[in-house]
Amino acid sequence: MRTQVGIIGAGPAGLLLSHLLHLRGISSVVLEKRSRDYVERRVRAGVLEQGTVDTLVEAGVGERLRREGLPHHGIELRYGGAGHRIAFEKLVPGRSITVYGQQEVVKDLIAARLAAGGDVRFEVEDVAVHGLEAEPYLTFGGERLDCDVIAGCDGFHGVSRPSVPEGVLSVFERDYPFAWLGILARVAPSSEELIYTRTERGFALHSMRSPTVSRFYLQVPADATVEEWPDERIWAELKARLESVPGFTLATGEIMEKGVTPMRAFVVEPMQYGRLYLAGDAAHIVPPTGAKGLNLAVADVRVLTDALAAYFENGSTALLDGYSEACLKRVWRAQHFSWWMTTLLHTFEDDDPYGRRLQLSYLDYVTSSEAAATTLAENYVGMP
Ligand code: FAS
Ligand code: PHB
Repeated sequence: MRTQVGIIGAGPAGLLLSHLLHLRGISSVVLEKRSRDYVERRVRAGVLEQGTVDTLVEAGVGERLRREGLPHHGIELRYGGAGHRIAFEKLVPGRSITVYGQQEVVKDLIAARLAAGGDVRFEVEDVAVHGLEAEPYLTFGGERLDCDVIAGCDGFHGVSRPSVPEGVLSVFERDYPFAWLGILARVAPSSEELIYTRTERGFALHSMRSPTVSRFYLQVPADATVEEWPDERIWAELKARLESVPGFTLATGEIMEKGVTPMRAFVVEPMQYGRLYLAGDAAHIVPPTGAKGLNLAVADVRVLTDALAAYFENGSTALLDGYSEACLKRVWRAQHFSWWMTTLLHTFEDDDPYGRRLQLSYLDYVTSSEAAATTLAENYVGMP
């Protein structure tokens, strides 16, 4: 069996890459270890930058996103008993974000690939990478797929990055001393916009998925387990952290899903080796405070698609050779912004009283200076 691009992983990166390559007349096969139902139900990101929305709409997979996505023109920073709106329409006119669950993006992409006769294989076992230096191929479940190029879109725990020989990749990483407990609840949002809250009890985020479904996050200890967080405790803690301004009451409802996500930052350089190109979480992880993970995956895929099109259309390898450098500039900007938002809004146990005063002073500055607020706004909606 042969294809031009062998893609490992049917998350946003792998599926979007397969779709964009198809639009350029380039063949691919997507190999996914999980079931279709699993990847379509996996609750993850919720905020799409303008660039991500534009990419999906221009690629013809944004129709439901346009219909059901929730455009947002600001966020609230809530601390010290008061709320402060970061108004995108004032600070970065014409730019906004759209709230639309990652699982919805995945559903739209799978539907588009299958409607176009795309080769997306689920529940594939034992994918392995071979011949990266010259004649690449993938093996899986007793089969072999010969390809010109392999795209590692298999996330942080995938097989593609580990297939690069020792000593080639430089790893940059930072683990945070806490995690996020993510909650999906069948309850109307208690706020029209996202609320990022800093309290002495810890960080909380009020997001949403639709007019009837809310998404919340609580900062919890790094070793927290879901079992330690029964629904009653979750609602009590969300209320304790979010009901910190006069007149705000958090509505509660049925919790449909909850899970603990570690908070880590990770980058490998370069994001390529031989005929292997890494995209999305296979190459980098950001703490989700800046809502960048999914958007970075889309940005990588835009660059990789143009590079592969140049290669297959006229044999030019210049863009492929420059793939990592082109991606890493945006990756590191998102890494810094995600670190900045995380340190600005979370409580660190080893922080001393001086450190906490610095944090509050920075929040005062960001919510009172137009220049400082613009820094947050332009990074949050996505750098051009
Ligand atoms: P993904 O991890 O989405 O997809 C990789 C795919 O490869 C998976 O389907 C996996 O099953 C498959 N795979 C792995 N190994 C394989 C193998 N050996 N063979 C075949 N297939 C294999 N980002 C945000 O912006 N905001 C958030 O709120 C947010 N919350 C998150 C919560 C959680 C629990 C996690 C884990 C991540 C979260 N992220 C968030 C980041 C997330 O959205 C990623 O950035 C995004 O999924 C990246 O997409 P991909 O690179 O496609 O990787
Ligand atoms: C989400 O809605 O899942 C979400 C929103 C903003 C973030 C992280 C997650 O910073």
